[in-house]
Amino acid sequence: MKDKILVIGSSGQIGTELVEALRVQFGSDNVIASDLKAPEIPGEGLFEALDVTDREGLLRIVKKHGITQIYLLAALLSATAEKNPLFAWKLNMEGLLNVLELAREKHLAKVYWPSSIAVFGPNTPKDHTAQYTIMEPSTVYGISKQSGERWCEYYYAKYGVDVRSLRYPGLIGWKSAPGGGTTDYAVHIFHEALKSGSYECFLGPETALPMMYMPDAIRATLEVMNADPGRIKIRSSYNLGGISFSPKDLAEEIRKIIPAFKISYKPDSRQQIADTWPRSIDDSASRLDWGWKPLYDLKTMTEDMFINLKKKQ
Ligand code: NAD
Ligand code: AKB
Repeated sequence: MKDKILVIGSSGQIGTELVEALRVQFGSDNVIASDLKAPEIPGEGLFEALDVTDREGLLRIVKKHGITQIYLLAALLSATAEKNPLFAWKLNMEGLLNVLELAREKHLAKVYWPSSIAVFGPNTPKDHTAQYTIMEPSTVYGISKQSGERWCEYYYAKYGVDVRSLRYPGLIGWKSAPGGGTTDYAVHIFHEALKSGSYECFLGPETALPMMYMPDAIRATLEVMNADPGRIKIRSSYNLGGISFSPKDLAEEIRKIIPAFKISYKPDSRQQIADTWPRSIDDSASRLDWGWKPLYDLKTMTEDMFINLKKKQ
C-alpha cells in the first residue's frame, strides 16, 4: 500500500522541518500537513485545518486522504503547560488517545509520537540518565509524557499498533520559533546575539540540560520510523542523546563568533522546571537497537545556526 502521511501540529517548531523532510522522502502529494493554524510560509503540499481533540474531524481527514501513518506533534510544552495544567492534560492526552484509537480501528501502518526528557523528575539521577530509571515527573507536561509513554506501550502490546517514540531533548533550530518550552533560551539566544549582541537568560548560568540540533532530531525521527519493526524493542519511548550544555557554555561558544556578545541571567519559573530534568542522557538503547548516532556538537551546531540565521536576515 502507498504511504500517506498525516502530520498533526505541522506548523510548530518540529513540524515545520519534519514536513519538509517527509515530503522529500515520500513526495509532496503524500504528506498532508495539519494544524489549528496554517503554516507561516505555505509549503508545497496539502494543508488541512484540524483540531486533534476533534475525533470526527480527524477521522474525516484520515478517510479523505487514505492516511496510513500519523505523526502527532500537537501538544502544549513544559512552560506553557504549567500556566494551564488542565488544558495541557486534555490536549496532550486526548490528542494521543484519539490518534492511538484511530490507528487501532483503521489498522494504520505506523504512528509517531514524541516524548521528552520531561518524563524524568527531581529524583532521577541527573548524569547519563538511563533508559530505565526513576521517573517521577513534577510538571504537568512531564506527567502527560510519562502517561503517554505507557499508553503507547499498551496499544502496541494489546492491539499491535506500530507506535514509535523518542524522548527528545531541547531542540534548537533556525527555521522556526520554539513553542513555549524550558529549553527555548537556547534558540532565542542566537537571534538576540545577532540582533542586539546581548541576551538576558531565564535560566541560571550553570543549568546544563540535554539538547540537540534540529537536523539531528529530524534524522533520528526518520531513522526510527524507517527501522525494521523487529529492531524497535522499546515501545514506550527511546532516550535520545545529542549535546549537553549550560547557558554559560553556549555563551562562550557564541563569543567565539561574536566576541562582544554579553549574557546576563534572570532565572524565572522555568528554572524550577529545568532543575528537575537530567543534565545528560544515556541513549545506548537507541544506538544498539536502531543505530542512532548524533552528528552535531556544540561547536558545529553554533557555527551552523549563525551561518543560516545570517542568510535569513
Ligand atoms: P510547537 O508548540 O512548536 O508546535 C505544536 C503545534 O501544535 C503548533 O503549531 C500548534 O498550533 C499545534 N497545535 C496545538 N494545539 C493543537 C490542536 N488541538 N490540534 C492541532 N494542532 C494543534 O511544539 P514543537 O516544539 O514542534 O513540539 C512538537 C512535539 O514534540 C510536542 O509533542 C512536544 O512535546 C515534543 N517535544 C518537543 C521538544 C522541543 O524542544 N521542541 C522537545 C521534546 C519534545
Ligand atoms: C520543553 O522545554 O518543554 C521542551 C522539551 C524538552 O520537552 N523543549
